[in-house]
Amino acid sequence: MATQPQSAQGKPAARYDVVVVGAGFAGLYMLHRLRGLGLTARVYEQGGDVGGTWYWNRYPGARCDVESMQYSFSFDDELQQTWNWSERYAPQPEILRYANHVADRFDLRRDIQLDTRVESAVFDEHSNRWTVTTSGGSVSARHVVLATGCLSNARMPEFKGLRDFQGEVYHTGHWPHAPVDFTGLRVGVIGTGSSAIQSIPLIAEQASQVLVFQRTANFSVPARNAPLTDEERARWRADYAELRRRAREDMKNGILQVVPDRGALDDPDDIRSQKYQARWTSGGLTFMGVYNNLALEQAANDTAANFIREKIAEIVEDPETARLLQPDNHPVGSKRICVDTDYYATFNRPNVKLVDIRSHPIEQILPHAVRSGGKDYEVDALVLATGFDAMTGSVAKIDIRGRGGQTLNDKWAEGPRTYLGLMSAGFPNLFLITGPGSPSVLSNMIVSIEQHVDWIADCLAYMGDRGVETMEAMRPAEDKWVAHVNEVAQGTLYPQANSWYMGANIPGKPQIFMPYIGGVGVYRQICNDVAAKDYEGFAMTVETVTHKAAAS
Ligand code: NA7
Repeated sequence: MATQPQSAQGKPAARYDVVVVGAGFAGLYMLHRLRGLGLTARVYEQGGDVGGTWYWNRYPGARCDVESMQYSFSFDDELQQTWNWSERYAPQPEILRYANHVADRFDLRRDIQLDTRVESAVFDEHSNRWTVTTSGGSVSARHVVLATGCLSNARMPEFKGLRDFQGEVYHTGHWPHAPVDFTGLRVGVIGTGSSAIQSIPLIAEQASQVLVFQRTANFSVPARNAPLTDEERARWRADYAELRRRAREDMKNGILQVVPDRGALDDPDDIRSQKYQARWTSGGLTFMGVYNNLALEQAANDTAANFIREKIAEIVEDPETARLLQPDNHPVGSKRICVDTDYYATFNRPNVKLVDIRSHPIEQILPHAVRSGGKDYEVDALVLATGFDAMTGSVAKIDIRGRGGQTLNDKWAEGPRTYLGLMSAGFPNLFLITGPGSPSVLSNMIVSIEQHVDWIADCLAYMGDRGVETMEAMRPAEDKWVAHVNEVAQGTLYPQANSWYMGANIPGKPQIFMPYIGGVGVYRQICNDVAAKDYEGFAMTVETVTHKAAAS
């Protein structure tokens, strides 16, 4: 007999059609679509407000590396026609205001429970329902949607002595809400990924000294951020529908750009340099879109990598610092390329020093210093810009149990396994938004979020129309998809880097290239085809009768 879930007060638990975990952009739009379907839904959010990643990542200089006119919802034309982004790249406070605006505009808050962590989700095979237990009690749901985000589980490094450090310790992904003032302090920043690269120039303006502890030098290109003019906003708005369509369907990463028609070695040296220079001058992530083979062929990639290395040498005055800042152990783009404002030039400041912890790893944190290579670097405060347990970290923190009591963590022990990044076999009615096995972090996240939310909403409508009680990925389809995701990744240079795409930043995490690199347009078409073929590769039960769609 299935036991009836109880609320914290011992009353029968509330019942919902859908529980959504997370109130970032994915959770907000999912709730909006569920409302439109007439389904009852509850969203649980562990943060004190909506916004997800943008609620937590409030370090100095935090901003999106996708341009604001594109890093925004497209599902409501009035919203995109009326929201005024102030800069080419929106700063974190503005993105958070936008998330709050969306929550208010679509009256979403009444179904969102803040400050509430989802601890477990257990599937009951008798009732075909999930019992979801939060810090506030248990509820029952037909479906669970994990809108938990890909870069939401901040990674605290395990340095010996870290707990004994006498100054403040901040993680960029868990930044305090009260203002942080580094004036007059000696600050140690550990890590040189995107968060460090954005924050170091601003910390250096305040602190008396900044020591940057670098394990892996990263490639970074200038953002060329600037205020957006009325004319620029108007240009987008005049043709928004078509521009969004092209970004979704024709671009690999969901970001509008000129699609390259040739490889890097098809141009003579001088033309190639001019093209790289043009992208360097215009700024931003599209630097990697100059040629169509930069992610595929080492010799092509080397030309782009050398261009950036030369730029670093030109900008950074001290030759030894410049040498250390030049990445030398991974192809450009195989770790997410960073987009900065004055990062390299910041090392010309007298109060900024680079410490090479690749040659001399951090041995210990002392009460007032970082010890590396037998040398003690005195600091008053520490900034850990050490990244995230990406893509699977936040899912893994929830005790999810599917058929036969199997946990998702056990199933994913050798690496995440999904069909289309949307569902995992053995876990009926459990959907992932931008899960591993989908383009996700390789794309403009909002493009991918909208695609997944729309697909899931359409799927729930299909289920409702036909009285389908459960839907789940079938193993042959899942196995085939996992093999395809791996095969496509292996055809690129990406697996060569020790990146968080590979899980390589987390000791003991299986090293598998997690996102699907086939491109958002191709992927969208695959998902649409699956849906058009009555959800091919998914099994559905209609009350007690089982209908299996043909495995793909
Ligand atoms: P990232 O890109 O994962 O960067 C983390 C940085 O911290 C990176 O330089 C790491 O070096 C370094 N790191 C991590 N652990 C350690 C330890 N134990 N010792 C020394 N150095 C360490 O995270 P971000 O927050 O900067 O950016 C994440 C994404 O957010 C970014 O790609 C954008 O999409 C936005 P490593 O490279 O592992 O040697």
